[in-house]
Amino acid sequence: MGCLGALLFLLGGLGALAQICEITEVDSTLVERLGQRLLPWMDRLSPEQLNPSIYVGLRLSSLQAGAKEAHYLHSLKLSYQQSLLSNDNSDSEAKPSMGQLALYLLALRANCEFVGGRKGDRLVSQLKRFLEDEKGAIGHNHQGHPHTSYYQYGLGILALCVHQKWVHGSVVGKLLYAVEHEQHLQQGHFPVDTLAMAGLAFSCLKLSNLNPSQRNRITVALGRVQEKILKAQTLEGHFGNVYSTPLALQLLMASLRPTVELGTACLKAKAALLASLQHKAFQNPLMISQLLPILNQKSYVDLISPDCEAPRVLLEPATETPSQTQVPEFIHVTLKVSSIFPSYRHSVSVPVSSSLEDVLKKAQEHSRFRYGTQASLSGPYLTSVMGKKAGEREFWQLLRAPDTPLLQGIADYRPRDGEAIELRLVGW
Ligand code: B12
Repeated sequence: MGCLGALLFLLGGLGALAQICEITEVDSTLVERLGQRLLPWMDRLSPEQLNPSIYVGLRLSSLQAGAKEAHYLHSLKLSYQQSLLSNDNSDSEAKPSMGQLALYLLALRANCEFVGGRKGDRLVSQLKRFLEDEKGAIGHNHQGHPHTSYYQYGLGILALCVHQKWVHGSVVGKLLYAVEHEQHLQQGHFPVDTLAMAGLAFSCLKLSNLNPSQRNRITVALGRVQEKILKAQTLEGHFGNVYSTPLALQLLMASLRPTVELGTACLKAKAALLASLQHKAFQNPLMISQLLPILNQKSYVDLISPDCEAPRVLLEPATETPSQTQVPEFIHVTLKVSSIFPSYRHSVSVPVSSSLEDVLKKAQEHSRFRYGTQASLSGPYLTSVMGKKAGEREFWQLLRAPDTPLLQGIADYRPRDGEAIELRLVGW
């Protein structure tokens, strides 16, 4: 009987293991190759190229970049403190957004620092002010929208939470309402990324017990987020799309609600992610930075008490394989813009494996096509086409004609021969 009891206990334990979200035993060479792709980005230290997300992703991974890493954090501190704490409003365009400030605070926490002192307190106040403004923009009856997005709103709450800074219940309440009523998050693009970020913020609040009076509502909202994300799993196994899967997995890993469904869904997502890695889908440094933590069983919620002593493997720069100089082969790509009058359509010839950005440049050189971009943490963001700037809550959507939205930006997407790309002004 004693033996049977022990066996049942063991089987029960194994059963329970299958119910939590785990991404273990990923080939370490695969993970290292991902990390290596971040290294060249860590040499780019100009304010518009610094990216706190890269630092956070690396610190939550099983990898480290040695002295480069400390130097990168130092540059982040100089740049963010200077632009956020200076009273000079003349170049207000260059000031980091709410989400960027939040990511910077996550980077400090990833180095086991608590934001503090006079300067630190000012940063916390700024973030709280940003959130208050956004709360105002959403409005009493929740009819409005944040100026940035619910994604950045969640990121802001998460950043304050991991620093153990209390956020007013009414601010948290707006995010709870958005999750409870969904249409706000569902209508927009990328609901899985936004839900995952909201869920990470709720998980942190729950674990830190910072808003005890909202505890029950937070628990229910978390359950809802988990359920929605699980429902968004595609046949291949991704949650939403391949690029929302890392954040979705971060949320599911931080989940305190193990179920059989959860364990199975995560195993399926792991298989889908590994297949995407084989296809080199992860080239963008921001995407790699959201993915690396989960390959080390970590999520942003671990920044509540990060383990800065955990051993990490030192990354060596990738050895270049000398490319054979060959006469480049050319492809033809058609560029279409129908959202303006007169509409535009032109075929461009570019070398094989050119990016969409190369296509746009070529079209600009050789036709009446015009475009403008703005630097972002994900790379160059297309802001205007043929002199037409996207307005508030509008964006220039990238599509493969006739109607397939691209899953990458202009710098990363590489069109194939014969493809037609449409740039379409849409609301979001
Ligand atoms: C909100 C959001 C949007 C909003 C941005 C407007 C706004 N005011 O917030 C809208 C709906 C307009 C949008 C558009 C697009 N997005 Co978007 N977006 C996001 C989301 C959910 C959050 C971004 C954010 O706030 N980050 C935090 C702040 C602090 O960082 P930031 O760099 O300062 O933020 C700015 C940029 O991210 C920029 N932006 C938003 N999306 C994209 C995509 C690319 C490729 C670039 C270069 C910039 C960019 O807008 C943000 C606000 O100014 C992310 C999700 C994620 N997992 O990261 C996806 C995400 C970054 N977007 C993605 C994509 C594919 C796009 C589009 C290319 C879709 C399309 N087919 O047209 C377009 C961009 C086209 C263009 N004009 O260049 C992918 C990128 C995947 C990749 N391989 O890099 C993500 C990861 C979503 C996903 N799961 O697929 N997006």
